[in-house]
Amino acid sequence: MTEHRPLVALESTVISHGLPYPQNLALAREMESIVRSHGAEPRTVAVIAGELRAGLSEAELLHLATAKGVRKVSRRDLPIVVARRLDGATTVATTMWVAQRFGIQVFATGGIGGVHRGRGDDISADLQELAQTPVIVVCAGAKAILDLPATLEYLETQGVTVVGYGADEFPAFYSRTSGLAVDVRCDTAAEVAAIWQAKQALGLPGGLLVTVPVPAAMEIPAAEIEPAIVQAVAEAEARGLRSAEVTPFLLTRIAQLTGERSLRTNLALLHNNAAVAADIAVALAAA
Ligand code: PSU
Ligand code: MN
Repeated sequence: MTEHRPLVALESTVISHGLPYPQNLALAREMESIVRSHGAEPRTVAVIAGELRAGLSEAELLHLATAKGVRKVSRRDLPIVVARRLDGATTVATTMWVAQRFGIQVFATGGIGGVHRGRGDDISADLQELAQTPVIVVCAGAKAILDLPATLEYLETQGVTVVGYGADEFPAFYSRTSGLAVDVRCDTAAEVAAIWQAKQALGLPGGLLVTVPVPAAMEIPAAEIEPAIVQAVAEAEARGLRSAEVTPFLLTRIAQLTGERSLRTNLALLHNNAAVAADIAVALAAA
């Protein structure tokens, strides 16, 4: 293994809970291959039989993509799955935490968790993790299932710098724009690396959020997705869903309500983010 090569962490909740089979398995392989083709080494993160892992075998990817009941592991679940030697899929928060333990500075995903709409008390642990764990998270913003203004306010309070990669606005996952400004625009991986190095040199804790709009050809305008979001959020409320159940339910319902098109957009932005993350890892290694 060439451990000195630039490394990119990838999460596993998107495999187990974020996308249907078999697209999830194809996506997991494709992201690894895109990272490699951009000159970096992929490390898909999960918990296997209670062991924290960065780098999974083909059989382990298949297991996460197909097994029913793989636990979605957020920060508070980590001691449970480790003590009980369980398998778990890591969220953005736990993938950051494991990445940092393995010395990986860059992580590519689709969308981060945030403050839920109409539920200011349901705040993803992803935001708190960004405040404390030193990893660059490359994403397409956050799905508009969340309250995006409240999510950005929370990140500001927690001192998390939000970069727009080739963009002036925070992207809303399926849509390239949200009407909300990012803190800084970067047009190259080297500019991101420079901000990251400045943050480290200042001794500021926590991560950096790099948001990349979905490629224009694959964008779905916000107005076209909004009815499905409104319906899914109402259904989650009617079912009285709480805590970790909410996000997987919303993701599944929106995929059902919006069909193939949203799935294609979801996959396109994940591929794109893997490429940008690899470029940033390469720029960091060269800096
Ligand atoms: N948003 C997506 N796809 C996902 C997730 C969020 O568009 O797969 C997953 C990520 O793993 C993220 C988690 O970290 O959901 C957030 O869950 P919660 O809101 O319970 O923190
Ligand atoms: Mn949540």
